Amino acid sequence: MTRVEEPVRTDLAAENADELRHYYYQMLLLRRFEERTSEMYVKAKIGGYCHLNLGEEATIVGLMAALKPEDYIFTNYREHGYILARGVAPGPVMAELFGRETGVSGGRGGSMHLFDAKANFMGGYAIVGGQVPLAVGAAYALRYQGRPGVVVAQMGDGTTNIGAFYESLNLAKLWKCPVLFFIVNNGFGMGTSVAMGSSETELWRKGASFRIHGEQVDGTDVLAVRDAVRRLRTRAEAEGEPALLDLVSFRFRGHSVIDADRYRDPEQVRKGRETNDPVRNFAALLHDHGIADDEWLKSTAIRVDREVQEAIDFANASPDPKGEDLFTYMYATPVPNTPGPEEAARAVQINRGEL
Ligand SMILES: Cc1ncc(C[n+]2csc(CCOP(=O)(O)OP(=O)(O)O)c2C)c(N)n1
Repeated sequence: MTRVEEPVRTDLAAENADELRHYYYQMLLLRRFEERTSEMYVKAKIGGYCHLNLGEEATIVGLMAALKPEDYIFTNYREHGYILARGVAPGPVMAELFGRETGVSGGRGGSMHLFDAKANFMGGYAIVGGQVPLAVGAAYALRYQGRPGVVVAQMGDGTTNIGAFYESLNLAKLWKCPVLFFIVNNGFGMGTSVAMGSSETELWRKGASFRIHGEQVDGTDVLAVRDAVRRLRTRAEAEGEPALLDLVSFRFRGHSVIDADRYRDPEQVRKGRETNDPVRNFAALLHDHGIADDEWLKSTAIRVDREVQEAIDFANASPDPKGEDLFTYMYATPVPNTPGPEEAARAVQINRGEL
């Protein structure tokens, strides 16, 4: 087990400059996407629950930089950034948040249920811990079928207090599942701090009694995250050795877009944002090393703003799902008594108060 006390400093001279600039572009895309998502929520374009990745951009981009196309990803409901960094276009992601037919889940899932089978993105799950056993099952399937790749079980710190988490750790080790438990430790589960909710506050230790290796990583450092995932991914795939990563990051806002964040001291939040901003810090790092100049940073910001605006325009111009398609996509294969268009039409009438 390791606890990284000092931030790991990657030698930038040994890095590919285009790749570094791409990480920055992706992090800025996530940042702007989430800021505009918040705005769209206030404009009532988005309904239901909505959780943002603001402050967690380095964790997400670092993870995706280390994964391979054959890997699978299961996440919690705070997953907009993950599907974007996995390479899915912003338009269909925003359209899903808007509940439109062109969304990645056909407008049926919304913010908490983004999904893209082609990208091996197995979805956001709203039940805390629900994704963890599923990810272990998928990892077991990879091993059983002798296929390459690993599975990522992304979750928040609060999820590590859920029973399903421990059952999953046990089976993952016992059955040699190539799975990475990826814990985004933003310090809070809704309004409950790690110290208030967990008898073990060093989350990287939580795999110890299952003999699962754990590490703590600075979740605001995109390169540290990428390097840790790369290393543990290789071992998980080659040896069926699961691992647990505790990625310390800072949640910029409340739990969801409607949470006023009253349980945190505003001054601490302000300071936290100032010192733990992964996007701004990475821009400064690239600038200091002559990898990104002012002009490039400015043109990248313009490009990102345009791409997010195009995603919003796409979502706005997309149709709502049709009433008669209410039961489409319910089952992967036909089952007896599946409701069809007639039942759908009836349900629509009931909803309108016509029946
Ligand atoms: C089984 C279950 N219990 C409670 C909730 C309500 N709930 C939604 S999010 C959340 C906090 C989870 O926090 P964490 O795992 O740290 O994830 P984060 O929101 O920080 O990404 C809770 C308790 C739920 N969705 N499912």
